[in-house]
Amino acid sequence: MLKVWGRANSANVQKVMWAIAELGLPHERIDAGGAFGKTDTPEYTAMNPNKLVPVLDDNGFVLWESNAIVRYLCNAYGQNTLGSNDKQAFARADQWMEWNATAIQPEIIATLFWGLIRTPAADRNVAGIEASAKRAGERFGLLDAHLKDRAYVGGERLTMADIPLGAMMFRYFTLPFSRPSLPNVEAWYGRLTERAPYREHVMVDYASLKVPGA
Ligand SMILES: N[C@@H](CCC(=O)N[C@@H](CS)C(=O)NCC(=O)O)C(=O)O
Repeated sequence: MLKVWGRANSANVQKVMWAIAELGLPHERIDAGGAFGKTDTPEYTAMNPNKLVPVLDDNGFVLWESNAIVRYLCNAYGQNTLGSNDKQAFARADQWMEWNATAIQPEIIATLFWGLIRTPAADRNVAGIEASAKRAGERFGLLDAHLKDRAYVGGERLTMADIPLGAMMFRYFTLPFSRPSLPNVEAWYGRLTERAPYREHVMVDYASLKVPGA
């Protein structure tokens, strides 16, 4: 059985849990990180010396880095579902994962989520937050054009390409900042929110992560 260490309200844990649920894999999630601690223990640092969540244990094969875990799960258990035997189709999905990692997630998590939820209002870099929201909106314009003639990022069904990007969208659409009109991205997000695994693992309330004064 797969074991995942990580708190349910972590966006990086959510990618992994959403993928596992879409793949229908038996699993156990163990709360760790944030208020749950555990990541400083010798047992945990032996698994992940970064002391971060998530960590996957697949029958003794231990892996950290959420995107690497998602790729592994799709390759090992989802070749004809989230993953693909076709190397070019897999590379195309990987392209969107990398784009998320470098162009999207730093804006949504490192600047917007941290600025608005993990920083007291008095200490907030308002100009930095506005600039980041603008950049994210502009970059999503590119995704909006891509989604014009497809239901999901990789085509007509959900694939690995949707997972890390999709995991960002709940925060993007629920944090308080201004967004441009993105009809195709909004329609895609709407499709994600109709999926039970997405609702269960990604649409997780993050109010408890708010610091006092945020
Ligand atoms: N690049 C890593 C980043 C992992 C990461 O930053 N995890 C955060 C949660 S999203 C964490 O462990 N924070 C400390 C904690 O929760 O105790 C990944 O994608 O797995």
